[in-house]
Amino acid sequence: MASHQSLTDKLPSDFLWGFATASFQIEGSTDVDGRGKSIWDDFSKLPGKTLDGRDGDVATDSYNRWKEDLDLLTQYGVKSYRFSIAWSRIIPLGGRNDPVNEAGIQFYSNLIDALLERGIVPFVTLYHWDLPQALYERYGGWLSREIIDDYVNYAKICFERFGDRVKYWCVLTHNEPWCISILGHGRGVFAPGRSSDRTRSPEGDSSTEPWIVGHNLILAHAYACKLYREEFKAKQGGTIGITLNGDMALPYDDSPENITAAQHALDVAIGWFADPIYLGDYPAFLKEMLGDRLPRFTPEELAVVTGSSEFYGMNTYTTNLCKAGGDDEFQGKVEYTFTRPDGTQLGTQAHCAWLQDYPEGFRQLLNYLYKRYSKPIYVTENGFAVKDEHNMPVEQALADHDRVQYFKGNTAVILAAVKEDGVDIRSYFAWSLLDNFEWADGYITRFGLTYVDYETQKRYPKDSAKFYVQWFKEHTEVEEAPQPAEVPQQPQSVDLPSADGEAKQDSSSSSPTVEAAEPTTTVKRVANGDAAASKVCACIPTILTVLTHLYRHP
Ligand code: GBH
Repeated sequence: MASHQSLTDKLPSDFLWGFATASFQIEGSTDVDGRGKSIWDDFSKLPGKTLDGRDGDVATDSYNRWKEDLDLLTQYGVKSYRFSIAWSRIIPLGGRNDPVNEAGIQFYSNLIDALLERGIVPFVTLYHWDLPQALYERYGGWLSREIIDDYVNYAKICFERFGDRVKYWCVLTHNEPWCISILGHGRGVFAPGRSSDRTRSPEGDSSTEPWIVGHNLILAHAYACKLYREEFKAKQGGTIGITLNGDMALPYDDSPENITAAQHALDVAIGWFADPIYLGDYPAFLKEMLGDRLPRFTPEELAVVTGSSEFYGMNTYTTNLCKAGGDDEFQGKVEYTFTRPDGTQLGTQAHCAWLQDYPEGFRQLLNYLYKRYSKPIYVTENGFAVKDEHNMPVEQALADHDRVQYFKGNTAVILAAVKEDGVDIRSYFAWSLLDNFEWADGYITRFGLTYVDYETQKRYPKDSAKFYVQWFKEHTEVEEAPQPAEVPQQPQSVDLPSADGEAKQDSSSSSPTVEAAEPTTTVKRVANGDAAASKVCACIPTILTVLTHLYRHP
């Protein structure tokens, strides 16, 4: 345990740590309670669009099992949970004149209430890629400026219906606009599957559409933020921002062209969205590369866009070595590699080709972003998929050594970046609470710190979850003791073995017989607020008796 540590070795008690998920990746139940279709519903069913040919109709069944999932979060003792709202559950047809679906609102309302009852801070994403299908059919979705008003209307309903009861919540408008633009409208690998490649996509133009989509995403975000600030922020007291994906880009070697290449890679991966939002204009390199294919903001729009995010929401997974060359505009005409000039690999290879574990790169990225954009950073996703985990028997999958190493490296970086580099980091969410529907990878690639058996839908904590929870328990300051009459709000964190030595011997604790809804033998259920409160209450008569006695007999 960490009793020898000085307080300064720890993150502050209000540091938000926990797990992230996204609606389409976990909910399933795509045709119940009035939900409208999203663009992923049918796309995931088209032949060849997912690696295993499977869709999101069931996923981790979390629309039905959400209470079990919250029990798991309580067991883990997290401070916060990042989830996303499915637009087509709230407004099945998506548009500003379309009907609102009360059943959909009720679902998220209940989820938010239950999180608060458990002392878990809701961290809400409004849009994690599941656009209402009807809006795509109506006007091409993000390709049309129509989307801006429809999105703002959807955001408004969420602020109205969820914001009032949530004193402390973080609203993320979009998750990863780069992916929505490039993967959905440039490479055609994500819904709606548009690109210039006619062997892949029936429609689309990769040279123009991603940049139009990106532009509309920025405007929709900015106008939603404006609305929140004008009509909701003062009374609800929340904070609002956007979350961008972006991995560190390092020059392959010391050559000037590769040093420039790394900056170009960052300009397209991150600066495309971050520069207008935090600094007030698209990066010069992007304008130069795209010429008039890059839409421009009017001065009035730019005034709304600039400063439209109160923090830097950061999803990051890996680091790329960059070589100048090639004609891939989506990477800034830069080639990525993990192989160093001396032939060695940057880090441990994950199941997906694009991901290797390199904590030093994470630290460099945190410093780069903090220096360039000067905003508090909320790390909203960070995670690793162990190679071939889907082919392993469950016991073996639970001993996820490479994922433990990944989180060991990156949690150490968080602490070092805060304490040594002075970076203002306010949250860290591991991707993901559960193995789940991994988009074009179907259910093959597993990012969960909790294993999901898709036959039974049982959940089993992996060693990485144990490491992760224990690490935050040891590295966050304990909240100040509440005043005697106050009800403690936060549950205490769970007592889990550390992943290294102890968890290894203890891996029986993560045996397949353990179900998420039940406290495991080594995972002690937390003392929840109610129990603690009743203890305090129980003491009051005694305290009063003593006080009365003292008063009478000083
Ligand atoms: C996150 O994106 C998503 O937010 C989350 O939903 C997802 O489950 C998680 O990643 C794990 O994949 O196909 O070679 O062109 C992370 C950012 C950017 C990582 C695009 C994968 C694909 C590169 N992603 N990248 S490629």
